[in-house]
Order: sequence, then structure tokens, then C-alpha cells
Amino acid sequence: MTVTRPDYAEKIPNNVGLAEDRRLQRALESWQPNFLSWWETMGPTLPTQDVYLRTAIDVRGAGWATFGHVPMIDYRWGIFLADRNPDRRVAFGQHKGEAAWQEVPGEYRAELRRLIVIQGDTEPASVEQQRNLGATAPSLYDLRNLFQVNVEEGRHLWAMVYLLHAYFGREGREEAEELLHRNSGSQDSPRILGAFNEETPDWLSFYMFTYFTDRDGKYQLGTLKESAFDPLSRTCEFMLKEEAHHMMVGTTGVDRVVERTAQVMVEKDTDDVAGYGVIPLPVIQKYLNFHYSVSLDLFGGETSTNVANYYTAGLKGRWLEERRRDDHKLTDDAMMVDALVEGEVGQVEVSALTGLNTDLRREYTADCSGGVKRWNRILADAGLPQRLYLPHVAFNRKVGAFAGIEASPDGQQLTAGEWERSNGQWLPTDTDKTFVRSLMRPVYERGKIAAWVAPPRGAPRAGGINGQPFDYDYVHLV
Ligand code: BYC
Repeated sequence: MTVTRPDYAEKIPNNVGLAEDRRLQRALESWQPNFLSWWETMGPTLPTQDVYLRTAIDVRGAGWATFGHVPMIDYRWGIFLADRNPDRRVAFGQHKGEAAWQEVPGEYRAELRRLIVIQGDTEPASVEQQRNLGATAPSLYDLRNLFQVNVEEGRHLWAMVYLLHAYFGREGREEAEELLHRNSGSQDSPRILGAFNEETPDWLSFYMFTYFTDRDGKYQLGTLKESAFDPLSRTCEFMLKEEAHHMMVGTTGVDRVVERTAQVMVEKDTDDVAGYGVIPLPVIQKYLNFHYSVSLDLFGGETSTNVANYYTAGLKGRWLEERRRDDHKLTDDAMMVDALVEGEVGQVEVSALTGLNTDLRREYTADCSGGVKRWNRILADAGLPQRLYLPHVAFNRKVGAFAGIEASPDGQQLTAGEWERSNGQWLPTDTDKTFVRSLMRPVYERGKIAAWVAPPRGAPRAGGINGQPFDYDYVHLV
């Protein structure tokens, strides 16, 4: 392993030896004020003095991050790549066995840039989507977690911008500028992928987003970590470390909503708990349906020649590529993918290469089932018979094989009229959204929490971040 120590004396903390590359350093230093001005105009709107944040300072071991109260604008957004393995070899595709690439091969320049730009675009998009949530935080603990997610998504933008500046010349620098100009939900220049133009207007949406959409991030980063382009691989490896916290926020966030709802259902002996100021299970299910189906779209089409080309070229691998027991080339293999077969929801056999988006989507779905199992255990432990579920892969899809049809959560195909009449049973209606929003009142008092969500396990004396209690002063407001 080649180990590079991060340099914290620098304007831009990094472990990529920025000081030795004056041109690159200057280019990134001239992008930095644009990033900061984007953060001030498009980042969190709630004014704060400081926030108890984790900052990456290393890439290895227990000491990879420090925790402390920092004004968010002074957060040390840095560039960190996992350690380089000088013996690393390409693990799949037509270049399998060759030395991993330290530079971008000319013939793959456009595709690699596209993958990096799409990944980079999601990071600031999520900060934009979440910018107003501070105004309705259910506790200081949650508020701190929101800001942690936000600053780290900002750092992930830095990670992609570094690659664009360092390896893609003028075009890369232009793309880096564009990443700050597109905006979530903008009519003129929206973010690239659908889910990143949706609103995150309330905290149930935030927990669902960090559970389902950040989890897509985990899987996409996992495939880019396999890339033959070594700097991309090392960047994604380190991003995955930070990403784990974001998913913890989602998993335990939904846990705590379900737990609180279950408590009130048992206490009041009714399913109709809206009047008691908690979120009814059917509404939680609708939010789940929405966020899961929108996140399925992020995997692209069920069959895709793009993904076949990415794989063959060595740009994007499979989830846990090296653990797969096959030839890692897949040129002679086939697989079954979800498809419309003679107008019906079914499966068809395709070449394994063109089915790789489906392969990844299935890994993702299996992982998502884990969350549903957890939430159902909370319901079972409360003695309740109700259960949550993941809707069918054909439900509410806008990308891929089922984009042209409507289907119910159990996979029954519906006519346009049937969908029109019934989708309000499965997706949040305006009434549901208004109700959820009506519960979103800020609770900024130390150790206190809103009534619609349970505190984390161990609260108030434990259950917090970095061994701190739940009632710690995580955020100092202005
Ligand atoms: N919206 O060949 P196809 C994260 C386009 S999340 C709009 O099936 P492909 C995060 C597609 O571009 C992870 N358009 O797709 C989470 C193509 O256009 P062209 C983000 C879409 O290329 C939370 C056409 O449709 N990372 O990190 O195989 C917070 C046909 O598509 C969409 C990545 O996505 C869509 N949803 O796969 C913060 C990794 N889907 O070529 C962060 C990088 C497809 O006809 N990206 N299209 O013009 C990729 O790996 C792939 O580009 C995709 C699409 C998986 C996105």
C-alpha cells in the first residue's frame, strides 16, 4: 500500500499531494469560492453558530475523523482517496488482469467523464433538496445528523470535482462549474437524475430518502469502486465509509417513526392515530412506496447497452465483483431480467452484460428488504399484526421496462383509468403530505423531541453521536 498523509495546513485539505501540482491546486482554489457561494445560497437555510460535526482527516483506522463544534461555512471540505495499492489489477471486462489505470485512457474519456458527472451531480442536489429541513427538525440530534449528511455530500462533490479537474482538462473544469449551476427542481437546468429533482419537504421524506436513495448511492459507488480507473476506485472507496452514517440516519429514522406510531396504536388501541399527532402506518407505507420506486429508477433501464459497454471497458463493475464466481467477462452468459412480455409483467432472458443494471437493482432490493424486516420486527414486538412491504418492481416506474405501464404495488397491471382512481391509496396524496407537514414543528431544546418520532435507543443519557448522549448540545443556533 502507498500511504499518503492528509495535509491539513493547506487551504484544501487533501491526501493527493496537491501542493506538488500548482496548476491543479490553483484550479481547485479558484473553484473553492464558487463552491462556498453555492453552499451559502443553496445549502442549509437555518442560521446556526456551530454544529457538532465529523470531519474526515485520514482515510484509515479508528482515527479517520475528528468530532467538534464548527461553524458550517468553516467545515474543512477535503479531498481524500483510499490508499493506493500499487499491485491493483483490473478485475473484470476485456482488460481483466491488466494493471489498474492511473490515467484516463483516451478511448474511455467521454464515458468516464459522464459517469463521474452523473455521480457528482447527485451530491449537491441532495443538499439542495434538504436545505429547508432545519426549520422543522424534531430534535437537535436529528438537526446535527441532517447537517452532517449535508456537509459530507458537499465533500463528495469535492471528490468528483477533484477527478474532473485532475484528469479531464478544460472539459472537466467546465463540468465542475456546471455542477454548481444545475439545481434540484429547476425548470431551466434541473439535476440529471429524476429522484434528485423531487422535494424533500418533511422529515419522514428525509429518513426515507437517506434509507432508499442514499442506498442507491451505496450500490452505485460500490460499482465505481471496482473501476479500472484507480483514482475513481479509491475515491469511491473512501466515500462509502462516510455514506454508512447517512444510511444509519435513514434506517434508524424510519425505525423511530414506526416505533412511535406503534406505541400510540397500542396505547390508544386504534389504527387511526393521525388525531394523536403521529403518522399512521398506511401513510408511512405510501412514503416508502414513493421513495423505493423513485430510487429503483436510479439504476437505469432493466437492459442497457450503456452498462454492458461500461462493464466490458472496465469502467463500472458489479457489486462485490471480486466475490463473484464466474469469468468476470460475462461474454457468454445470460440472465433473466424483469420485462414486459407480450404486454404482461414478466421476465425475459438477455445477455448477462446488458442485464447488469438489473443485477445491481436486485442486490439493492435484497438490501432494502432488510430495512422492512427491521420495521416489521418493531411492529411485531409491539404486538401489532400490520406489516410494511416493498412494492413490486413495476410499481410507479418512470425509467426502464415498466415506464410505459401502470402497476399496483403487488404487480397487477392497471389501465390508465384504474391508476388514476387508485394511486392515492399507494402514493402520498396532497392530504397526506399536508398532514405530515403539519406535524413538522421544530424542537430545538436539548434532550427534547417531537411527538411523532421516538428518540434513539438509550436516550437521554446515551444514544447520541460519537458516544455523546442524546441530550448533548449538538447545534448552537444563532
Ligand atoms: N433519470 O442505458 P440506461 C447517490 C438515462 S445516488 C434520468 O438504461 P444506464 C446519492 C440514461 O442517462 C447514485 N435519466 O442507463 C444518493 C440514458 O441516457 P442516454 C448516483 C436516466 O446509463 C443520495 C438513458 O436514460 N450515481 O450517490 O445504464 C444522496 C438510457 O439509460 C435515468 C450514479 O448514478 C434516470 N433515473 O444507467 C447523494 C452512478 N436513468 O445515454 C448521493 C453513475 C437512466 O440515452 N451513473 N437515464 O443519453 C450510472 O452508472 C448510470 O449512468 C445510471 C444509468 C445508472 C444512472
